[in-house]
Amino acid sequence: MIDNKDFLDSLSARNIRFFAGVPDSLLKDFCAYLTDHAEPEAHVITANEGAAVGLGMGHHFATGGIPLVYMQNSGLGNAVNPLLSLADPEVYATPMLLLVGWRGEPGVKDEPQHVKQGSVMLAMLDAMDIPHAIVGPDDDSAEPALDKAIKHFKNRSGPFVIAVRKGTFQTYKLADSTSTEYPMTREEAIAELLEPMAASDVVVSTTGMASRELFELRVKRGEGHERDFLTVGGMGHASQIALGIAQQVTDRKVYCIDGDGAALMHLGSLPIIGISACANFRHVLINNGAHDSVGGQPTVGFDIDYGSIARSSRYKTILRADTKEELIARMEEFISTPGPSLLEIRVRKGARKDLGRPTKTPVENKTALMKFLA
Ligand SMILES: Cc1ncc(C[n+]2csc(CCOP(=O)(O)OP(=O)(O)O)c2C)c(N)n1
Repeated sequence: MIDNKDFLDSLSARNIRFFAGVPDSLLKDFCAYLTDHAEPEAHVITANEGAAVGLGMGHHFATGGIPLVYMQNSGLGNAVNPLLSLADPEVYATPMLLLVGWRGEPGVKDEPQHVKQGSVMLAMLDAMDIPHAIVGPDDDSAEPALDKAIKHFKNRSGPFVIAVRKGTFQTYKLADSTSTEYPMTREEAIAELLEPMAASDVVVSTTGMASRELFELRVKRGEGHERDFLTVGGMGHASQIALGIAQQVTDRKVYCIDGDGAALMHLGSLPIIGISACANFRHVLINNGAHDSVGGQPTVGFDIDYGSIARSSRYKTILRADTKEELIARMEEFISTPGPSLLEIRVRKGARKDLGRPTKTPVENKTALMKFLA
């Protein structure tokens, strides 16, 4: 396994000293090491992966240094456009090392949303004309990959990808940099939210543990899963899926259970929701100030005011709950006042150790929901 410090030192020795990206479960140890050890001005956790490409480009223009941009392979989708239409050798020819977590690598068991992305990843890079090397748990794989990247930058200025296999980096636990003063967990908040909902209401939940918790809470409550849409991929798009449903199914309330990191990833969706004036739309933002599902690296969730953003985006009702008592007290207004409405719930990081994964496939989930909506 690769030692995080050694890898960071190897990057630094090659003049790669600026880091930007969105955390990933396969890169979580290295991301956590960066969060704790890189100078704060040399490491930015960006809103999405395309933004990290842009930030890295700006850094290169100002310093001549080569940025490291990290992401899960699902984030490649967010990065394709700036990679091809900006950083590419035929456009602004910007050298950039991309560290990409290879979820869904063929032959490695993974969730359906990762299997597809993992199977096409190398072909996708080839189609984008981005050269790549693969790094795995074998200690000796990192240096040759970095050498190959540097050699590439000398010949052709543009992006180079290092694809990172599962289990590559040594375990590193993040020193807890996010405040955990809020008493509720995300799962406790979701459990409370489900209590007063009507049987006809629809729930669209965000990527990561929130959806896994929702799935298990339905089992615990003896309810079916047909009213829930678990947005297993496409982080940041749950709110638009919910809006798309809410605009057509006006006799039911549609709740989006969002995360602070996911909302931030495509924050432009909030004004679109506000302007839609969709009265049956309810946006629940569970804010733990972190990318909790992939290692707990901080977001800016506790540094900004989502309520103000929603207000200026023309949401009709803005509420916030920091405790279970406040949540119970806010629910009536949240449910009964016409939307679009935002309820921000502040929670602490963490999930149950024995949290499982949905036992229904994505297609089964979609089919049951469509039947429920019809
Ligand atoms: C485009 C994309 N980038 C990154 C990921 C990896 N990922 C999955 S869940 C998650 C964190 C989500 O954070 P947040 O929305 O705050 O919810 P939390 O996990 O804290 O409950 C990330 C980064 C992904 N699935 N898709």
